[in-house]
Amino acid sequence: MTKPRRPSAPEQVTDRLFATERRPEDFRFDASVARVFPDMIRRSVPGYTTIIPMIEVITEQYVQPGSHCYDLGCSLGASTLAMRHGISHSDCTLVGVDNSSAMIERCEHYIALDDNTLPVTLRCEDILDTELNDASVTTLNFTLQFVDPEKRASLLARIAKATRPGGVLILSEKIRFESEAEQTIQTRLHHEFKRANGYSDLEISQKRTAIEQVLIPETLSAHRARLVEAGFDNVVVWYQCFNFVSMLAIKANETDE
Ligand code: GEK
Repeated sequence: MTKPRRPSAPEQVTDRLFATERRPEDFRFDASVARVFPDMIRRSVPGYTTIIPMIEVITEQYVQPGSHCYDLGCSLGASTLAMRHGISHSDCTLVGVDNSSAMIERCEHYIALDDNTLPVTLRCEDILDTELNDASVTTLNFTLQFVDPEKRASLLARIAKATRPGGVLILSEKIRFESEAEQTIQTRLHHEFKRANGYSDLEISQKRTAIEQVLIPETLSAHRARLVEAGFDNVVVWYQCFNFVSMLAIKANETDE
């Protein structure tokens, strides 16, 4: 039997949010961002269009029968739908969580358009309050970077505790580098990527000022150490493009050495 496929990508409204002079107010995931989000994230995050289909592949590999799967910070559900298509067991549950009501409202629409029948529960709540248990695959696809740094360790510890042996956390993040020289090179390449995708210098610099208030990147070694401290046994970087990485944090099987 062939697997049901996702409908073609959501209609893309061009992101011009920072095209004119704006006050450098904090960036918020409100209705204006939700409206342009698919275009914004595709043109702003190097590798995003590769990472999404790979989340399906990774989910397929690690999902366990009768388990719960979580997409924390699901936005419009791109990562949720990738997980949904990777889950082959009808007795699994899939939960998408986002604390932006504008995102969740649109996400409901995209989930309804998708032709896979696995039920998806969407919750509009803070992921710090989400109850987690009996998980096989949890995804934080560019979400942890927006969580208060002091609250990140306890969230990851809760995820690790809720994860079955053999289960995983897919963690994608913008990172910073220990070396100033590398930080400069990778930042420049990221900005070139945005310029190549049609963003002007004004848009790039205004977005940078706005996002720096809310997106706090950490180094790869800080991520690795905290994931191990949280209770994961193995951390693998499976993707990197410039200053954007995706990691797989794995809980060992009880039978593993
Ligand atoms: C994708 N995963 O397309 N609780 C709940 N949601 C939160 C919280 C929080 N504490 N903090 C931020 N968010 C998606 C992309 S976007 C990434 C994720 C980006 C939500 C926020 O509302 C937003 O929708 C999402 O996390 C981050 O694969 O914009 O760079």
